[in-house]
Amino acid sequence: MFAQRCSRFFIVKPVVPSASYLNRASRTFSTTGAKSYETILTETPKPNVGLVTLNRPKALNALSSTLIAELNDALNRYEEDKDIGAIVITGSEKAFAAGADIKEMEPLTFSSAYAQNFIAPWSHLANAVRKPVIAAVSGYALGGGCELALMCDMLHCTSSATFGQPEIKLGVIPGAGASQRLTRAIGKSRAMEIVLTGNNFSGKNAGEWGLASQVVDGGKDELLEKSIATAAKISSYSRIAVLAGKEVVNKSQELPLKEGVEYERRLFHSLFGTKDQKIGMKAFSEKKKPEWSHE
Ligand code: DAK
Repeated sequence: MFAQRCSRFFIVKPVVPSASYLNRASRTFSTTGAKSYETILTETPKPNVGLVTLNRPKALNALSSTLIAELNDALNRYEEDKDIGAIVITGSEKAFAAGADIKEMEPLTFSSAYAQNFIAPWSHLANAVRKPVIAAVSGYALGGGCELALMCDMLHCTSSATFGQPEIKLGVIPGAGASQRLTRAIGKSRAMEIVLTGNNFSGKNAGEWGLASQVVDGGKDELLEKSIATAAKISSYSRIAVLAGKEVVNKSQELPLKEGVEYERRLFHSLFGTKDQKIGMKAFSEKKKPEWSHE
């Protein structure tokens, strides 16, 4: 349904800015000069929005090493693409991602995991991507899937989505940040219960607990439309101001309040050195729409 709508209304563009057309309805990535991936799909549903769809349907989008490497590659390409202002990551109707790939992890020994620095590239999304990233979660977001959503800047979901950290049932604990990010987002008691019981929670809960900023009662199509619209709105502003906004909100997770407020003020001051501050304030005074230079 959504795919059909996409092919009619959306501008579909591959990650590589200069390459031409991708037919989203066919769910393939076969454009001349564009990058083709094994485990993800990439497209541009609106002119300034990058969309990554996790695409291992037979494994409920389990996050294999290949998938993480491809996701990081796509994110890097969107980072470098001047046209792209915000990114959405989604999965299928049934699963955003059912966790790290258990079948890939099961035979690992300490020495093999340590020697190859197994799943080290997971932190790329949280540490290296400066453009805003929205997780659009439908279905299962379990273990590393939940953690991937938590690494994004905003979380949108369907009310029926299923979140959880079931690692305790596998004899391990969360390894990609849930003990820290989930706890900061929903509080110690709830996070402790989720991590220690392995109980799941719903998208509706995620909204009520402040983990998700948008919760949609419909299915993945409705969710994705909202997430893409949010990403497009963010992309319509000055890229410099958006980067700075993301940076200061993230600082609130690391700095004490006094230092965080000081950091915000310094960055606010620095924006008076941009062309876009002049453009934005002049446009307001002249009652015009600002034409951002992104400088
Ligand atoms: N890995 C590999 N395959 C998976 C998978 C997973 N996480 N989840 C599902 N699959 C596969 C199933 O094996 C099955 O494959 P076939 O048997 O058909 O070959 C197929 O997907 C469909 O799954 P089901 O038949 O189980 O489907 P159901 O609808 O019956 O059940 C389910 C859906 C989501 C409830 C169930 O599949 C399930 O419980 N899946 C496992 C969920 C889970 O335990 N996730 C946590 C994994 S541990 C780190 C970074 C990350 C991590 C750790 C460290 N560092 C950076 C250090 C993360 C760890 C984890 O995520």
